[in-house]
Amino acid sequence: NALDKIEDNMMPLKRLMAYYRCAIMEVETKFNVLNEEFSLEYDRNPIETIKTRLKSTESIIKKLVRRNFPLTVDSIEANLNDIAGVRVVCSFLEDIYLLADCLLQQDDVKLIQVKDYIKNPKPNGYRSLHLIIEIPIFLKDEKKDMRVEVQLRTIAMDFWASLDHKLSYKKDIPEEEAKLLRQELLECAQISADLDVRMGEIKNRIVNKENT
Ligand code: 0O2
Repeated sequence: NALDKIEDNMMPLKRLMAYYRCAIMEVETKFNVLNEEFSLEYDRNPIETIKTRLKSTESIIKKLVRRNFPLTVDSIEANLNDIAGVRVVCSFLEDIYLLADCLLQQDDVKLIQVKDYIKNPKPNGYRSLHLIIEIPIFLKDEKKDMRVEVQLRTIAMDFWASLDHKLSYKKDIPEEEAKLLRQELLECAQISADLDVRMGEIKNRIVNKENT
């Protein structure tokens, strides 16, 4: 079965997952450095929290099967971009684009793909900025480029996404009720988008007052 096939290759898989963990550390450090520098310059931290995750073997297999990709270790690296995930939660919308720009300007970061679900939210209301990047990790005697999915979002977007995630994993809600909940979540997505804009405006007015 699928798991046996992958487990035949347990050592290479373990190694690959270790490389993804290293890539996560690299990217997390990059954001911590940016946060530190911003707090020196502007006296505030643009990053509220950073969450990282390595996709589980079970989810990797499910995704390979779902997309009809070969069940091999090489195929994981070649076909999946989200084995390593770094989620950066900011207070304000403008910080998301500022941090994304700063990251992408770094000369060891290669941009593979951008999905801007803030400018173009998903039909269910989901908002976040997704970047697939490639960064090098430096091993004993080689340098290896690894892909990492970076998700940047505000606290409000994160709050919304975690409730949406709960709903999508609840399979025992009758369809009628699930539909109503999805509708309510969509309305909340709009409210949270408005909140992000208004909070950003208030913050800017306070900052401008401080500077005059
Ligand atoms: P988890 O648990 O976060 O790992 P691709 O991977 O690019 O081939 P995909 O999977 O459609 O295609 O990528 P996309 O649209 O960039 O979304 C990937 C991730 O974004 C998801 O990962 C979620 O973390 C998040 N996401 C996307 N859409 C939604 C949504 O509607 N609601 C919520 N709550 N999160 C969303 P995973 O692998 O699904 O989950």
